[in-house]
Amino acid sequence: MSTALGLKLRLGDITEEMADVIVNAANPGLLGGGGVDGAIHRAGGPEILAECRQRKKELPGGQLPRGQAVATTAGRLWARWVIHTAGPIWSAAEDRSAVLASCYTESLRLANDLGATSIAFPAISAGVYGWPLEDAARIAISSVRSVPRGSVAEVRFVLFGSAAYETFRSAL
Ligand code: AR6
Repeated sequence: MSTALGLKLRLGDITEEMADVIVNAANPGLLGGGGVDGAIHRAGGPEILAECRQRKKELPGGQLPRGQAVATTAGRLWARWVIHTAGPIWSAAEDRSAVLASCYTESLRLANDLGATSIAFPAISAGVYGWPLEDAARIAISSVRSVPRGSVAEVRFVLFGSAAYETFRSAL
């Protein structure tokens, strides 16, 4: 029977989250970076990067298209898997909202395929990629709600800093 998806907000560092899946706001190259990507690789250790190299080999041109998602081990993190998705860079000239929504829906679908029961998302594209926070929060929440219910029963948004937390709280 399909029941409503549990949505939760948390303030803090996503690498400390006890969820089956932690989502990484990665880049198409998949070999790490700054922000939450850097934090996940630092906390999870070299096993994650080793599996990213594997996933990269399986992708056309070695690039993860923006809006798509791949899974690796979570290394030393509490989680079972890290799902890496590459968000769009915010643009004032072009509406890339569908790509950002796809990051959430594809990550959640992949988590369902893996049989995960919980997933933790950061605010994808809302850091280095410059997406305005209010709009990022609205897209994040509406897109996870649009995915048909699978094994994942709980979706958490883990926000770094009280401004992001309050913005997501208002959007909910
Ligand atoms: N836990 C939770 N959220 C975090 C953490 C953390 N430990 N660290 C940062 N954030 P960003 P993007 C928040 O820049 O905009 C990387 O170099 C942060 O405050 O990590 O998608 C990648 O390799 C912001 O709200 O991701 C790409 O090149 C949100 O996470 C590029 O940055 C996303 O910020 C991706 O940029």
